[in-house]
Amino acid sequence: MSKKVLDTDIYCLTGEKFSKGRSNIEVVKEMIAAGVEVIQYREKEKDMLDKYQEAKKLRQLTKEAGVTFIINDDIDLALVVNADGVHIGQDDLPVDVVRDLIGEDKIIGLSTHSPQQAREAVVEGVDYIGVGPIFATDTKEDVCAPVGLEYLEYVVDNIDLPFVAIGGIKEDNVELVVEKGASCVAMITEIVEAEDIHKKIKKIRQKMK
Ligand code: 3NM
Repeated sequence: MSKKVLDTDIYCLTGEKFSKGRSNIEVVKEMIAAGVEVIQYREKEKDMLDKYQEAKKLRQLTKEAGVTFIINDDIDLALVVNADGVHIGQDDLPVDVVRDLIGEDKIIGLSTHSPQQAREAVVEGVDYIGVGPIFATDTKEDVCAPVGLEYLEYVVDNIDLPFVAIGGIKEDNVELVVEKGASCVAMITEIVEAEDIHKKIKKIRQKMK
């Protein structure tokens, strides 16, 4: 049985280089104030000491707010800051190895880009999958071409795991994604680039209803 995860509408990720000069800390404070319930710390360009210091602060803030806090890629960082889980990609350590390191109680999320990867994720025992990129995105380097709404439909119809749709999702196309059966959507640039993050989240929520 998988843990109760992704029981929410918007899954936010950090992306400091897109955040219009605001720090990850400022941006996460705004996400929390807007009522976001899952936040992933994703930071590809800082060294580990900076990431540790930042993630430690974010863990504190998310904990106080009762927000689920997930760390991208770094299992050691997730453990030392006591995050709720880790999100890994297809080229990271195998899921069983990550599970041994992180324990049964923590969440493991896995990015998937094809029906085969989704089926494997079920067997491997991850707690949720990322489904994407739904639309074209420049935010993630080395990501595959957009899988479109077709792969999303496959997951909705065939895969019995919580999932989050990701990749190029915006206020203007989120309705399409929800119509195809996604109840949880992840966005980086649409939210972190927004002048008023609170207002943007409110508008996305209205479109998702
Ligand atoms: N993972 P934006 S797409 C982090 O398909 C990430 O697995 C993807 O950023 C995947 O909302 C992506 O700015 C980038 O397009 C999402």
